[in-house]
Formats: sequence, C-alpha cells, structure tokens
Amino acid sequence: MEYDHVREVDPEVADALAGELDRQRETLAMIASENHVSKAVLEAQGSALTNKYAEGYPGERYYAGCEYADDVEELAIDRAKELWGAEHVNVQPHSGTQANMGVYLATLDPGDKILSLSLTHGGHLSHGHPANFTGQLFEVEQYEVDPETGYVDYEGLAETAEEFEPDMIVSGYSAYPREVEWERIQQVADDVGAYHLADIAHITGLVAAGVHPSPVGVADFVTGSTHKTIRAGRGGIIMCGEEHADDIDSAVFPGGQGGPLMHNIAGKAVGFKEALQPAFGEYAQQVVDNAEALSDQLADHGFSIVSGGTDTHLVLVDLRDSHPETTGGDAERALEDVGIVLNKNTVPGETRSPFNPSGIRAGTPGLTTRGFDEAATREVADIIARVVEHHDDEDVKAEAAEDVAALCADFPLYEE
Ligand code: DSN
Repeated sequence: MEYDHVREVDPEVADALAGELDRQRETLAMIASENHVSKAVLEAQGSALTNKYAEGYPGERYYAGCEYADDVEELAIDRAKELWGAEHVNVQPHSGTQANMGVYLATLDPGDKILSLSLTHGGHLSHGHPANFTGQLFEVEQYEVDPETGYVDYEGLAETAEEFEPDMIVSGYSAYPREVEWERIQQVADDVGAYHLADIAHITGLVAAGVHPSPVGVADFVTGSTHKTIRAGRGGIIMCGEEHADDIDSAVFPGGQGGPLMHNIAGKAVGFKEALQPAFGEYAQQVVDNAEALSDQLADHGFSIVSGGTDTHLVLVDLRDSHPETTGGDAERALEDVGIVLNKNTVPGETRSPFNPSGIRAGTPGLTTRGFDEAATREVADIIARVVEHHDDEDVKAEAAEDVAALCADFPLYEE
C-alpha cells in the first residue's frame, strides 16, 4: 500500500493516506464502532466498480453494462442471507443511518411517532435526535436505561409505549454493553401496534457469529452497518421478511438514494464471505472475551463500569466515581497522546455536556483483529488506568506511549 499512483498525481493526499495507514498501525483503535478490514476488502472497495452506475436492483437496472455489478450485489445479498438468516436483504444503504432512513421511509409518514432509547443512554442520532432528520420529521419519545443497573428499563419502555402509542419502536444501540432482549421489545411493539426496528449496527458481527442473540425473525426490520464488528466493506444493510421486501427496496432506491456505491457493495460481499468462515466465529467470541477482560481489569483499577460489565464488544466507563475531576474529554485526549484512540461518551444520568461528558467508551473489535487476547487486552487496561489517573503527567504518558508502541509492534497491522 504505497499509494504510488496517488502520489504521482497528488502528493498531499498521498501523504494523508500514508499518514492514516501509519496512524492505524501505530495506535490502538478502540473506538467501539471501528475495525480494520482485510486487504481483500480494501482492494474490493478500491476497485473499478466505483465508476459504475447501477440504479435499480440485480436484473432490473436503469443502465446497461451492469452484469458485474449484478454479480457482486447478488453475492453480497446471498452471503448476508446466509450470515444472518434473513428472508430479504438490501445491501445498498450507504451507511447505517441510510439503512434506518430506508425503514422509516418504507413505514412512516411525517408526523408519525418513534419511541427510541435516548442518545445519552446509548441510542443513536438516527433514532430520533432533534439534530437529525428523524427528530425533525417525526414525533419522538424516548426510553432510558435503569440508572441503578445500566440495563434497558424494559418496564419503563412498555409503560411509555402504552401512553405514547408509537408507530415505530427502535431498539439496538451505540453505547450499550449488554445483550438486548429483542423478544421483550417485540412484545411491547405488538401490544401497542407498532413496528419494531432493531438497529444492530454495532453488533452485526456478534449476531452473525451467534455470540449475541439475533433479532432477525423477531423484529419487523433489522438494520446495521457493515464495517463494524462484521468487518466488511463500509456501508449499511437492511433485513426484513418477504412481506416488506418491495417497500424497503423502493424506499432505498428511488426513495432515499440514487446510484448504489457498487465498490462498497463489493467490499461488503468480500467481508461477508470472510465472515462465513469458521475463523470468524472464533474472532467474534474473542472480541467479547477481550471486552470482558478489559471491563474486569478496569474495574480492578477502581473504575465504575456502566451496568457492571459487558456482554458485547464494548465497555462504558463512568469516570465520576473514580475520577470526579476528570472529564471524558480529558481522558480521551490523554489516551490519544499515548496512542490509545477511543471516545469520550455520555453516561446514563449524565451531569456534564455531550461535548465534554463524564465517560469513555472503549471497544475491542480493532484490537482483536490485530490478534490481541485477554492478557494483552488487560495490559491495555493497565495503561488506560495509568494514563487517566495521571492525565497531566508527561512522564507517565511518555512511558505509556512506549508501552503502546511495543504492543503495536507485537500485534502488527497491514504488514506488507
Ligand atoms: N459513529 C458510530 C459510533 O461510534 O457508534 C455510530 O454511527
């Protein structure tokens, strides 16, 4: 990956691309939504399919010359069906948010009602935040996690649903470390006559590998992104029963998008093939085992872990008990200085602002792709603890940076 052709045309962009590659190699990606795709997926995404317009669906395109686009999209769809067991799959959404938009367009009218988890409790912008089109087009009510346990307050959700009478209940989250009880939420949706959209963006890989229960066949609609734990080409996906297939397909195109990003769909197809291999099941289990090791080790260092642990790929740390003077922003910046890249995050019962909240969110998909096991992940937890505790101490940070560099060398990424 020398970027020779780019360098010849545009050295500035070549420098940025090479810089980003080195950044990924020399730091630990612990943003829970990030991962490192294979060179095969990178190559597919960088292919000549980026040049092709293919509005429509395989066999029914609006332009000529789509035979290879059809092959790629059919492969992506077939593999997704096998991975998640869905009756109908649309692989064209450009992102997880576009996938959610496809479902809303297929099922709701402006002014209809959405009930979703609040963003500060682990939800997502595209589930009804006022700054997002969902908050602007629809009437939104939110449920929360129980402030004591950190688990979704299923009873509160049911009570709110009865009062609010939503048209759509959204489950599936961005900063929630526990297994989701899909059937329980579906029951609430059935009771109030609402659709249920399960957004598994973060846990697509865990669900495909069977290390998290699946909402496919339970919820009316399942959406996801394809580049997080599933580690395929970048973008979104929608899954549903055959009865919703036509509505979903027309909502994605021509409803909400134009030409599909065929190079990304090629990346999805290749990543899905990789995820169908037995090694992917081992990877997904290791992601969860590493997250548990991270959580336990941070707890041993005195950190307060939201919900007391994790069942997934991520850990949410509330800094207020252990480090009342340290914000999530302080921790994020100090950790970035030493090469650990994670994000500040709101926590349930947040008392600061979303721009400088009280928590940090850390995920293990990227580390696990590099080959980290529990022992190596516990070493990372030790470094995180040291750096957060002494986030203003340059000597501590210099030593931590050396430890991170050693781990990156021990678990190399994108070797030539
Ligand atoms: N940006 C993603 C995340 O970090 O959770 C969600 O879109």
